[in-house]
Amino acid sequence: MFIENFKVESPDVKYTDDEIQSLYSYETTELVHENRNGTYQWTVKPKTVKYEFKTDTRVPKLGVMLVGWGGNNGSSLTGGVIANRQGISWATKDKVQQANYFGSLTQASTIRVGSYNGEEIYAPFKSLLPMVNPDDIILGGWDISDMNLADAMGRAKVFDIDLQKQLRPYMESMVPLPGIYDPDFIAANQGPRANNVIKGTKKEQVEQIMKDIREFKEANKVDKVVVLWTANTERYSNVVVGLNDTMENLIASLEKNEAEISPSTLFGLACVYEDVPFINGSPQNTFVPGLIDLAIKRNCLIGGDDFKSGQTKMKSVLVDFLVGAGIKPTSIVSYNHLGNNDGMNLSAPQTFRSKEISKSNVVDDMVSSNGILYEPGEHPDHVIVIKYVPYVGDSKRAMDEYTSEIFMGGKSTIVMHNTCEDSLLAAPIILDLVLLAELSTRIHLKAHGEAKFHSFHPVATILSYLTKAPLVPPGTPVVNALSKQRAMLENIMRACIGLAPENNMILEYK
Ligand code: NAI
Ligand code: DG6
Repeated sequence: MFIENFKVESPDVKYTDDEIQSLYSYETTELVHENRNGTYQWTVKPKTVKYEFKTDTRVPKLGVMLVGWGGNNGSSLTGGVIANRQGISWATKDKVQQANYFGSLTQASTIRVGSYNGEEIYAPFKSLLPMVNPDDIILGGWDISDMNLADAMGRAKVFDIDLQKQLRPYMESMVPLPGIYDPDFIAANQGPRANNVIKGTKKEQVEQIMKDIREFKEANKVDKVVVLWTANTERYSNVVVGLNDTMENLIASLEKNEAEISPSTLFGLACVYEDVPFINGSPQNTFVPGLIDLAIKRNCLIGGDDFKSGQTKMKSVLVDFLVGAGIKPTSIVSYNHLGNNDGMNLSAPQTFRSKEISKSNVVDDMVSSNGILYEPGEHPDHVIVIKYVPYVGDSKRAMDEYTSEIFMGGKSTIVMHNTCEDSLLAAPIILDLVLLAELSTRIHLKAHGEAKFHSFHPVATILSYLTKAPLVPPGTPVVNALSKQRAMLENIMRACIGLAPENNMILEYK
């Protein structure tokens, strides 16, 4: 059964005019590895830590600025939000289609609330805590191409033509602000697109972005802004001692107009200086150590990297299932072809390499979780291929072959084929990223013994479910398994309203 919303009644939860306060018992374990009578032994001790959570329930008017606004993802997200806001429907060859937010965890998924008269009760994920309604988001942003969003939507060839016709009047007047173009960081084939660029030194470019953010905020009277990079994949920046390894060195390098600071890092710097959350939806190492350092010092939310949209999402489910079932994946071969501008940009070796890295590391935590199947340091063969095939446009083909060792030396091969518009997978993920980033800035917590409430760590691991290569604070384990990432997000939100983590035990029926 489905319910729209609910309220928690508990001595540990208090709803005030502008806050939800909860007292929460975090059940965890403490591990001890010690020498007892000459042999090392592991001991596990259950441990309970009391936490207090405070969630500001005042939902702000939110502005979202996209870097790469005129790209396939940017124009598809913009059209999708407008279509939902305006209640637009359009004729396809199958039916009359209504606008929706399918594919968005926050808008189109549910959580289990409990059992009632023997029936499982589910409520919308977004009913857990007050969140911005995506229909109310004010969109803006930058692009190195000056094409207005209506024409950009046409260039993308993602939406049905009847929908495009209806969206055009809303999108014609939307024109991206000039972006930061540095041909050294993206493929040479992007040159002809770059007719809308900020001139000047890198420091002047950062100052211009900061000014753009302030002006956008003022012009649209928004309370908060989130900036998200959905521009071209860049090559990796070289991380060099003295250049970008610390906050001080990165700032000094900016003053010196050092060539090795990428446009995405410049956007990141501008956002951190403006105290605006910044999320990277592409695979490159935008977050060089100096930028992470600066964000931590200024307590500004950063998150990334690389949207986890299709093939990788499946991988982080399938490999988790296989390894969890005691089956040993030994070879994973992932092949893509696509014909959009992203595919064209990725046809250059240096940008492809960024994508290859982020797509390759996604099974590491699952493999290292099972020392019965894998020797220390052993890893399945894992190969990533991406080819540019213009004819298929945004409709990406993903083919995957998983070979595993099973019982008594047997082999099992699973093959998957997915055909899907890439931007229609990415757009709802962008929405979730900005909505959850905004929400997480309204949550404060305090563990027993801590004097003051504080926000989450500025490196937002809470967004991991949505990214291929989750950025984590130094020394924090990276979790790629999709079910664990979702459980982390849901259970943290449940903690904010004093609910226990979903444990699936259903003891009441045992
Ligand atoms: P796209 O090529 O259609 O759009 C990128 C836009 O960024 C273009 O309009 C380009 O002119 C603009 N741009 C490039 N450099 C810029 C800069 N420095 N400043 C401002 N604008 C700039 O690509 P698409 O399909 O929208 O993808 C965007 C990014 O998202 C790519 O990096 C892609 O790898 C990443 N991504 C996409 C996924 C998907 O499912 N669609 C999944 C994972 C990541
Ligand atoms: C080629 O792989 C294009 C890419 O930008 C992908 O669309 C993107 O990385 C897809 O991610 P996933 O989650 O399908 O591996």
